[in-house]
Amino acid sequence: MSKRIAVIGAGPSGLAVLRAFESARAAGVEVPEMVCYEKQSNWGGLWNYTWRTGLDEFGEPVHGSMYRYLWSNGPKECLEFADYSFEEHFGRPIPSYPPRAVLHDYIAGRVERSGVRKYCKFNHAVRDVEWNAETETFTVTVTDLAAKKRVTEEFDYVFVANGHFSTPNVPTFEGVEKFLGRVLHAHDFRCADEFAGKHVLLIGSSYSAEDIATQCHKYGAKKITFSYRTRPMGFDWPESFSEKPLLTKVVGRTCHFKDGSTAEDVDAIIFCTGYLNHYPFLPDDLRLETRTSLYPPNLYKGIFWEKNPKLMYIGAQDQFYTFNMFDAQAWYARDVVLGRIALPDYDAMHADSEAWVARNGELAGADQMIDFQTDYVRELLEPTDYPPLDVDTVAKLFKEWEHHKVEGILTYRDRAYPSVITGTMSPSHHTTWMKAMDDSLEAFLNQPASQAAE
Ligand code: FAD
Ligand code: NA7
Repeated sequence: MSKRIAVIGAGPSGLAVLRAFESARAAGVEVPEMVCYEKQSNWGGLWNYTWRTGLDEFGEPVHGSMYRYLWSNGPKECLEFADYSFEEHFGRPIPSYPPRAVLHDYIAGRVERSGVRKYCKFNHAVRDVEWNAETETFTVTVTDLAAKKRVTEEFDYVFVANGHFSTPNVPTFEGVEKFLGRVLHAHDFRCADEFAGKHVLLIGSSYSAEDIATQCHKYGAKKITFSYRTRPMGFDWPESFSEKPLLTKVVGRTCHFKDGSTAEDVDAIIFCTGYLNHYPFLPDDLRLETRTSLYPPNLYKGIFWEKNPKLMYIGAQDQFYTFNMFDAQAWYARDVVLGRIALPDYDAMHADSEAWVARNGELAGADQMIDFQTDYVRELLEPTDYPPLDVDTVAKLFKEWEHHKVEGILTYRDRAYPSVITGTMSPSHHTTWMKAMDDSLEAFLNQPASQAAE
């Protein structure tokens, strides 16, 4: 009987797995049967925008953490698929920082064309994965949400690709329960217009805090205060921004900070305090326990659960690289499943991952982190037939992007970079990011008639 693979989640990571196996099938290789369970009604993961927050129409936790007006926070040239360029998808070069809908269209375009939709079961939430040592198979229990039915199936391999920027990490602070304004986590942030004219306090000093704050500013927020735990971001913020150390207490609408200073008349507090790697469907002995990390422990090559490498995690690490790293992982894992790459024994796998974990612990600063993830992706790609991807050039672009952010946090998205895959230079966008209020695919791709005439 042919082998069976379960993929949990049809976001960019799960779709990379489907694409990797399908490309081997297209080349005439016999591949296992695939079933991809996706709890949402369509694919794309976080890029499949939902207005919902809290619970969805089935009473399931809403997966989406993306918001209206979200534009790529890194150059698209750093995430471009080596086997499907932006130029191939859109029929022409497009600017370097597309909004969410454009990236969703790109992700979906590749998998739509490779015909893998037939493997996806949408509105199916995975509830439980159990390993049977005797049969060496996994029993996967899933709820068909629309039919309200539980189904159980057997698989030889399981790919865990449920994402880890969906379950919010929510600390608490003295007095927050009596705050006379709105309190939310970034996971539930949807529309910056809501904060026009408001004073917004954002807790955290990473990507969500930075991006949600600049969004709120773009759509008319009166004042932005950040509260950092470790260090301020230190960008060239507009005048209406300030960075404060950690929040100590909230009294009415006044927020007090560790250095004794305060922020008055705060209208909303947004917790930009990150996310949890959360795998509620996995038993204790198969479950990755980690904080957000560039190299979570106990995963050989950042993929294989060392105690049972038939269970594989895709995209479980913190991410500079995204779509192309998921591809590198998927191609490597596929080749292990197909018997093209042999795994060493447990001790050797664990020693290898421990060395990476130790190196991760020594990293200082963004450039070293970029080099670290570049080395990781390079190592995965090397033995596979994934089309050539010049990761040194990707790393160079990531570093330029970091510097461009320092040069102008409100203008870095106006930059353009050459494609690492086709070499074509991207055009500048027709409108600068601060003035581009419409984030639709149509507005992004089509120059407004008024500007074309200028
Ligand atoms: P996800 O996209 O989270 O997809 C996981 C899928 O698994 C979802 O479809 C979910 O419904 C499904 N799922 C979860 N649990 C179950 C279950 N029990 N059963 C069945 N299905 C399940 N990356 C970039 O490259 N550029 C950006 O600009 C960028 N911006 C970001 C902005 C925000 C606000 C966030 C949160 C992330 C951003 N990212 C960005 C990073 C993002 O993590 C990746 O781009 C990518 O979406 C990760 O893909 P994934 O498939 O691993 O996870
Ligand atoms: P990150 O990058 O994991 O950052 C989380 C931030 O939250 C970081 O600044 C943390 O501070 C801070 N944090 C975490 N816990 C606390 C507590 N208890 N108190 C105060 N501050 C805290 O998550 P993001 O949401 O910014 O980014 C995730 C993804 O979304 C990313 O890929 C983006 O592309 C979009 P620290 O610096 O650790 O002290």
